[in-house]
Amino acid sequence: SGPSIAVVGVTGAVGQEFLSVLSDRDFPYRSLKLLASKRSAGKSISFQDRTFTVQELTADSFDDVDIALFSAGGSISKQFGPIAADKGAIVVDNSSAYRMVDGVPLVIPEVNPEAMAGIKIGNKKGALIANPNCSTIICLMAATPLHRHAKVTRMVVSTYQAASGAGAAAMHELELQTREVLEGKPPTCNIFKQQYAFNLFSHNAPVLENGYNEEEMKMVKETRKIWNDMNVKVTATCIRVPVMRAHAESVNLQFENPLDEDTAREILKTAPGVVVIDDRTSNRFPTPLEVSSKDEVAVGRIRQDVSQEGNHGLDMFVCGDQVRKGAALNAVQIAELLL
Ligand code: 11C
Repeated sequence: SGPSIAVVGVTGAVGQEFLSVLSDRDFPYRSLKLLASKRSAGKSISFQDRTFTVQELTADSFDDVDIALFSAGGSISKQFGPIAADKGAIVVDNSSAYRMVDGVPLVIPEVNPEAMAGIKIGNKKGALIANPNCSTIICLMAATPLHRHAKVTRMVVSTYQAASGAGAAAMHELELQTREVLEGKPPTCNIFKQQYAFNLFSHNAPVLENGYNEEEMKMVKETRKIWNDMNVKVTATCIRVPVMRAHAESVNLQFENPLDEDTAREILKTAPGVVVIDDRTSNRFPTPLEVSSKDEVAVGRIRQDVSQEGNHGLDMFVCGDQVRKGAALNAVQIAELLL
């Protein structure tokens, strides 16, 4: 029993993680369709003691699908998302295609589940729900509980983003380059046009006319939509670092109301989906490795911003698994809200 599910883009890094998360959380389903491009059609995938054959994604894929989890890139979402929704499916889309479209909820279940009120399985007409960008999700998991308490007026973020954000091929390239550099060979640069191993560089998203790249502007715009606060000021600098699958972010917050660091730490300790790792004595704080393959976002380095008066500012360091909470887990949690 349960809904019928389709996973679109099942052979990608996030597609594979969808399956792990569905299994880990014992997500109930009546049927499961694994969809991918023609190239991957016919492949066998084992899932929960059964073998599934990957089917080619076509306009007919969504007959009798209740929930479609999409992670196959923006153009596939644009082409097939509305077809699936027209056939009655609720599409949870991991791409950026619909995030800023009016009327499409942009949801982090711990933050704004109310945005998807009224969307139900079994309505004749389906719906689109967007999964935010991974950097936004990881940042807002930690910033929102503090925002609720003292109202953030400005947020300055610097990211340290993992290879997984650019897909399975980028993860493979980081591994390959690391071996090549250690062996004294020239690194293979297919995904990124510069050396990644033992290096870092500005995020690979296109740079816009205002000098920000698209990844940075996603953080600005998505935060406003998720918090339903068009006045919150956000600025971001996004950097790709040679880490496999978890993003780290330095977050500086300015508040309308005072908030001291001890209160902030207590708020974060009870925040859903958040763990606090903040041990100054032994210099132990969150690391990307520690949160890899974990559900929780870790927060530490929680401290009063000395540049702001009267406890109106805080700094913190946040780490979260990009593939899991940044993508697949968040989408499956959205689907759980529909059950
Ligand atoms: C990254 N956040 O880490 C990106 C990848 O809008 O979903 C995902 C881009 C997006 O590189």
